[in-house]
Amino acid sequence: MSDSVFPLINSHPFTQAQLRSLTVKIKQWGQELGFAQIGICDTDLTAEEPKLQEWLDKGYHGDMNYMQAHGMMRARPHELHPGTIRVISARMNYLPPEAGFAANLKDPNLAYISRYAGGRDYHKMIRNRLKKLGQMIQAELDTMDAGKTNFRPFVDSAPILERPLADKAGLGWTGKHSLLLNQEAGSWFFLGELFIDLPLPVDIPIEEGCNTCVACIKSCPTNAIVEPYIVDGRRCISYLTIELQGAIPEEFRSLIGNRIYGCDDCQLVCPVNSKAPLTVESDFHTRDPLKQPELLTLFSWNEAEFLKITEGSPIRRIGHKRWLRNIAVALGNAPASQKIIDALEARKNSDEVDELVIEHIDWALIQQNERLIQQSNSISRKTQRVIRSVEKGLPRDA
Ligand code: B12
Ligand code: SF4
Ligand code: SF4
Repeated sequence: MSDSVFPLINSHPFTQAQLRSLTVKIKQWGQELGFAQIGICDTDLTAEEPKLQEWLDKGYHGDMNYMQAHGMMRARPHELHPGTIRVISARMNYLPPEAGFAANLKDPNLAYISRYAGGRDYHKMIRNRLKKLGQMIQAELDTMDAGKTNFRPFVDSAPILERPLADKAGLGWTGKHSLLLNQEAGSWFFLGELFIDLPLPVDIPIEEGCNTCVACIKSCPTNAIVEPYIVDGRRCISYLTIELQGAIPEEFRSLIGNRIYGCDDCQLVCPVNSKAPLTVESDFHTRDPLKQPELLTLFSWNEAEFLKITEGSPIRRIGHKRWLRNIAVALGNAPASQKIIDALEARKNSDEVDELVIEHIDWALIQQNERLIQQSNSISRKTQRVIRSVEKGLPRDA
């Protein structure tokens, strides 16, 4: 291949060999900074625009107004940060050790918290590391006397189609659950990007590997994966427990089970995740109070405790009221117990609830009381008669 020259950056041209060598270094620096993988793509997402538009037209974003606020900029990285011609896409693993998924989902008195959220918030951490990567690239250009590069890091919250970019950059394929995954890494990773104005060589996307599997679609508790690759956000437990500000629609409450913050089910049933590596970041390990936590313990936290224990964690952003809203739903789904009914009633009478929380507590109380009656109905009539006569005739010994 000839070493053609790119006229660029403050009139300092690069040869292809220089760009190739810089790319090798970028990938190595990425690993040194804790990223599991780095890929590079151009900014052309025109093929995604009609699909994004259709998703918005169907209202799948629900109350996530930010998803439509920037029009098609989400699919046009060069509009978000002018001058961008390449996206350096990075992924960072978050699966904590001893995740205890099954034990947690099996016990309806425990709260299930999505495993990406049990440790430190990833946004700032990943953005800082991407910024560092940009600075390392600049330092290298300085040694080549190659002028200034224009870069900007992003993670999650900017109007960017992160998953399609990572797909283009060869980090994985888009699974039928709409997340990115790959054979070695599974899907337990976050995505982030460094937008840049250097004409770096791009990576080749990898082929989709779901084949005939549909496990995620079949296992979604709320049938949120309405078609392969398409998630109706309004039905997803992640949306219902994290993004939604108002009341959780009743049709979903019993389906939510004990999931009080996010959901991992579509990833848990994914066969590709059987080999997924654990995170190397201790910051993503689950904090002690959030390991297999009792619903009643979490429900008893006052606002100050909630803020203290969730400091620096992604959970904090939903605030104490929506935390209580979500736990009330899970308590409504728990086995009937007088202790739960007492806790719900005590919380209802506390000064830390508003109408939203009270409405969910009332729903939970109805579920609990109905279940108590069902449970007492499961005792035979003869025994029930004995119980009644003991309660009536032997009140001291009842
Ligand atoms: C909004 C959002 C949500 C919403 C909506 C989810 C969704 N699928 O859109 C809600 C709140 C529900 C959500 C939930 C979760 N999210 Co989220 N979310 C986002 C966010 C901010 C935007 C996603 C987006 O652009 N949606 C718009 C729709 C149109 O995009 P899409 O789903 O990719 O749709 C495309 C496909 O439908 C595709 N398509 C259509 N037809 C076809 C056909 C074929 C053959 C193919 C291949 C594709 C295809 O075209 C569409 C346009 O590109 C991104 C961060 C970001 N800025 O990108 C994180 C992000 C996608 N979320 C992430 C995570 C981790 C989650 C959860 C796992 C969290 C949890 N445990 O609770 C769940 C998983 C739920 C799921 N199965 O998607 C990670 C995913 C990492 C990964 N490995 O892919 C991201 C990238 C955040 C990050 N920086 O790490 N999320
Ligand atoms: S995160 Fe849960 S609710 Fe959302 S699509 Fe996956 S399985 Fe369904
Ligand atoms: S569960 Fe099956 S269909 Fe869904 S993403 Fe994994 S491999 Fe693909």
